[in-house]
Amino acid sequence: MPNKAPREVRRDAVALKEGVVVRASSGVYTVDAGGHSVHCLLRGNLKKTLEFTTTPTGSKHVARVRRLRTTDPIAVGDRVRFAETHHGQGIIEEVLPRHSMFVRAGYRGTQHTVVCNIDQVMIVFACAEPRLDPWKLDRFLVAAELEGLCAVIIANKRDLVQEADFRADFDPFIALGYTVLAASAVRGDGIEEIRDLLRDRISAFVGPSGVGKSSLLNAIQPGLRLRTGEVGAATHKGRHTTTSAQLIPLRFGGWVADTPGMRRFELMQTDPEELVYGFREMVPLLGKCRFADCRHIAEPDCAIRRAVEAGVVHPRRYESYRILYSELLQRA
Ligand SMILES: Nc1nc2c(ncn2[C@@H]2O[C@H](COP(=O)(O)OP(=O)(O)OP(=O)(O)O)[C@@H](O)[C@H]2O)c(=O)[nH]1
Ligand SMILES: [Zn+2]
Repeated sequence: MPNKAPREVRRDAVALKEGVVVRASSGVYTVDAGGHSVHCLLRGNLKKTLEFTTTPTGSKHVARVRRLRTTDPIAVGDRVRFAETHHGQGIIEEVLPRHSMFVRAGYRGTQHTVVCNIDQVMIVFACAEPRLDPWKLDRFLVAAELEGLCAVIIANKRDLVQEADFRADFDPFIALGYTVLAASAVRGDGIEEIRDLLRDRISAFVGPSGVGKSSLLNAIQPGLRLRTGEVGAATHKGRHTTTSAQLIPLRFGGWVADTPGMRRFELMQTDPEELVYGFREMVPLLGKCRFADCRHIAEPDCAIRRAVEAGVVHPRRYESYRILYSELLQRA
């Protein structure tokens, strides 16, 4: 057909718009462009040309560059340029560089970006039903620290426990310098404080299933009506009611991502030697071990092991370090 314009020209004729991916579901990305929702597919060749092999981590502690393998070329939170081909439908042509991401291990050594371009992670656990699993909380904290992300701990379901139990479980994390906010989606505790933290920022709610992430967001923004689930009475493990991450605009300013509960949280593959940067109380001790390449596992005269013996570093946290270290080593 002689007078048919070449495809390239026709594609360029559509002005690209910019937006943020608020949902990703089986290859369809919902992009928000100033309040207008567009359902987009990804330009076919973009999947191959996207460059996510190396990225600066933005870590506060040390300048590092980490190799990444990614399962998802686009995640919730990505800023994209797209062509709106029909009203409400379009094609993503370009993904803008990410400034942060919250990542966990996916299948077969790949990484799964839960959400990206966030300013902070709100790590939600429950005081009871299910009761705090400190080992699991460590995993979320380490993941946030390794990405250089600011983390706030939300202790939900405060209505279910007495002060003494709450203190016993969460004080060790306050001692590490983390902000712990006691909250209750049913009673209203902490809701105003959480709003203050979320205002004008991009945040992600992460945590195990059934701790009340969606319930809290419903309390924070009435009318949101996110689906919430009943905790399985027999297992207390929670059922997955949120199935994929979504980014929600907040009426009082800012964005928040609700993410599916993670029953098991595998740390993204990290160089085991860098794991220690995920434990904030151990970082000031680095460089004080006898051996410069100390792994802080069995070496003599290790500053971190000495600190554990002296009661400066909590033995449970050190045990957490050892467990994660051996996990990373096995997967490496
Ligand atoms: N007592 C009490 N129950 C709560 C509170 N917040 C949530 N729940 C209950 O806990 C259960 C799980 O709440 P969800 O909001 O679905 O939990 P979730 O973390 O979003 O779960 P996933 O979507 O699986 O990740 C529901 O039965 C809620 O009613 C709270 O502050 N106190
Ligand atoms: Zn050491």
